[in-house]
Amino acid sequence: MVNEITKIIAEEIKDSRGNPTIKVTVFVGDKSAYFSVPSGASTGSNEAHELRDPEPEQARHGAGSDGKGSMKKAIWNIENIISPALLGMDIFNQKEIDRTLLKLDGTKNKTNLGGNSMIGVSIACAKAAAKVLEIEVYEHLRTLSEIKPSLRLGSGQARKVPHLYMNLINGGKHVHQQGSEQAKSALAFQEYHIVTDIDDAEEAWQAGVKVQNTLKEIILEELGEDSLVLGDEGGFAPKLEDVRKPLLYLKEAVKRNNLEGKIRLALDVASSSFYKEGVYELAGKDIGEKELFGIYSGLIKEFDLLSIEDPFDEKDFDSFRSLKEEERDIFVVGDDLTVTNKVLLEKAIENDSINAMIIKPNQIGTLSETLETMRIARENNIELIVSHRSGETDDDFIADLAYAFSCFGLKAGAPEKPERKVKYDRLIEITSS
Ligand code: 2PG
Ligand code: MG
Repeated sequence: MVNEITKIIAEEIKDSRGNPTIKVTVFVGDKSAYFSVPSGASTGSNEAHELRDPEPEQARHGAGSDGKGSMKKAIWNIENIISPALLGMDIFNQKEIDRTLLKLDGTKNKTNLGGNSMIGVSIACAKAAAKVLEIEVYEHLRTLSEIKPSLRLGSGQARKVPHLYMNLINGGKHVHQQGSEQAKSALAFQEYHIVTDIDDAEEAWQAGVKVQNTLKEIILEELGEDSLVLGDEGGFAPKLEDVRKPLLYLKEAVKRNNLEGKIRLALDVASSSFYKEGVYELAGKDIGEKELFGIYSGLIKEFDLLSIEDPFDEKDFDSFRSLKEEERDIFVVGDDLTVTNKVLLEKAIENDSINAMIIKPNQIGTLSETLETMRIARENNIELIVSHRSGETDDDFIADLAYAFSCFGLKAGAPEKPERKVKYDRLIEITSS
């Protein structure tokens, strides 16, 4: 069996927002696999650096531009720095591959090579290794790390199908990216999720489709056609400031489908995106964390929320802890707070800030570091929710990652938006075979 890396190529493609990103293909003899790198909008300030070429002056001010430059330098780095160093290396030695990437880069935040170049190569290698072995990607991932599975509540057994976190209503930074006046909303909270508690992945996905269809009717009745515009992740972007109303609509949509008991509601507030100089700007008012805390307590009680992601600014580890201490039945989830980074995770553990966290491989830049963060989190009983980015590609790797280690959740956006649906489809494929 050939097990040496024989070729690496990179090309520029467009992500779901139409912005440039990279697709990396790794060859081992006549076998190959690729990874297409996603890109966030509400990025945590400690994420691995996303390397982009500066945008030409004209494009920067042009219609529809959101300041996301091309990938020439990132591709150059892969072809001229990374590839020569990795050619001939053992495709099965993921740790050594990632160590080499880290050494070549030599910076804390991957500013030299770019976290996007590095994660592209790193995951494409893991997928290529699975190809060579003729096994599924999730099976190969299990050989790379031992990560404690998430247990089904009450049964002591590993959870087979992750809870699907489907984002059906979008606010915050995910509705300003399309350059369209219409898609603008003043809703500060970024994501309103339904979360399925259904063992069959296909049935869970279908439940999401039903709720979204009913939600469409409700939004049309309540807010009119203007609010049927979609945000980046395929959820509705209603013209609405009131952060409570979307939960009311979702609750009603769940009820009309008789899915109470099988679906819970959850939020990704992404609060750093409306936090400035000590205050949160919510519905045209500046409020402090105490007031925001009070809003959460009310919503948790009224809607029996399952989890709240990034409830406070990414530097405010203490407020995360207070919420976790006060609201014992919910998951307080770190995303911008922890950015899949083991150092920040350790800080969150020390401060007792979270009991769940988001995992996004491109936040940290290599697969080995991602797996190490996941391992540490589970050793400390922190649940894992593997997540897409708001700018996505047709890649379905995150479904394998979530399934491989029986993670608590897979968060991949609205059920029917194509670049999101491929992730759910992959989970359905894995779990029904
Ligand atoms: C988030 C993600 C995905 P982005 O905040 O969790 O929904 O958004 O990719 O823009 O960071
Ligand atoms: Mg988030």
